[in-house]
Amino acid sequence: MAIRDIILYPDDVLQKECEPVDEIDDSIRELVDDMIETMYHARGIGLAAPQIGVLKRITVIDPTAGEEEDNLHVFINPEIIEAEGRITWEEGCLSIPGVYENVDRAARIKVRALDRNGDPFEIEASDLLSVCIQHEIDHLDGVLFLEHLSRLKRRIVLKKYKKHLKRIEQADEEEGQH
Ligand code: GNR
Ligand code: NI
Repeated sequence: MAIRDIILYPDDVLQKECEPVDEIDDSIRELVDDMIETMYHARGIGLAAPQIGVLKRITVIDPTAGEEEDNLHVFINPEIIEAEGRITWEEGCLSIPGVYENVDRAARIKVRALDRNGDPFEIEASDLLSVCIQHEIDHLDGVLFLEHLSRLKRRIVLKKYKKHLKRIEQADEEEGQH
């Protein structure tokens, strides 16, 4: 298992459509395990493969961020087959650090996917799990939560983010000098 680097906006790889997985073999399982380790290390509640530079339709989710047992979900080739209601949640993204904004999405969804063994399953989700699954499936389609904001809001948020990113890069460089 290995912790992989998380790719930050505005890298192109985050805005590309991912390919479905056609065979779930050991190399895919290794990728899934790296994603799980990377998500927990970053204290995120979800991670999509493009966030570590892999354009495949795979996401891992744990709405408790590892605080509680048995909340880890692996979704390969996930599809939303039912959606109803609307819910607003304050979202963040490991690829856009420091940005937290309200996003409006379906409240309850039913999802079909393959698990780590390649077996199909379905799950019904509401609240944070529903929000997170939709956020992750968006990543697999090259869509970031910024795209759900109004153009005005997005412009304001991106201005702030670019300043924040410069500070992160500067801190990284200074750390490299010591
Ligand atoms: O860690 C994360 N928190 C979060 C909070 C609200 C809605 C969605 C998320 S997902 C995010 C991790 C991430 O960037 N996944 O792609
Ligand atoms: Ni994200």
